[in-house]
Amino acid sequence: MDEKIVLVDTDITTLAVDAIVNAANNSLLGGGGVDGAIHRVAGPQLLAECQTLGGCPTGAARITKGYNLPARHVIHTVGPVWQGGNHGEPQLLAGCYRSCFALARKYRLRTLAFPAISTGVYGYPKEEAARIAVHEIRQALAANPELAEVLLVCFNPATRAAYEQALRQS
Ligand code: AR6
Repeated sequence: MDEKIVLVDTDITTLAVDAIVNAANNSLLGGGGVDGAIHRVAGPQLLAECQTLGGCPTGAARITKGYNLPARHVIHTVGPVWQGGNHGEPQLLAGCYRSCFALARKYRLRTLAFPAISTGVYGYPKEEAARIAVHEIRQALAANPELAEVLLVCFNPATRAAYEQALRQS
């Protein structure tokens, strides 16, 4: 299944996939990092749709249209803030990926692109986050044959190194 996992060094807002994933916060009303970049490119209609959603719990996900993005949809998920690792962070981060893949199945999405959820402002150690991401992605690819490709966006070299290491482990 790993042949369906592709590492890409790019800005996620440039990707013409069925859905890009946004590392959002509980309000779903925008922020910095990848969230800010996605809202800037998608335009104000994205915020307007997000305002109808009533926020999102940590570990869950919500889907919207992509508006001015080349991606058809945005899946907004809320990763955990790293608090040392004993506050349910691994389960919550795994929940993000599972929630995104549940929406992908429901909407019959074939191509998805993920940022490294929680590893920016939220401080999750990159290696541990990459291990969880790769584990959940492998499970989803095995469970859903309609998934054609999962792109992992490496916005910096440390993120790429963490994914490469996680993919070397079976
Ligand atoms: N394309 C792809 N990846 C990006 C981009 C981009 N344009 N910009 C940043 N990244 P972060 P978090 C990477 O901080 O840690 C927001 O304010 C970045 O290098 O965006 O989940 C939200 O509103 C890192 O690898 O998200 C929340 O309040 C990864 O995306 C909070 O930040 C995630 O970094 C969420 O924090």
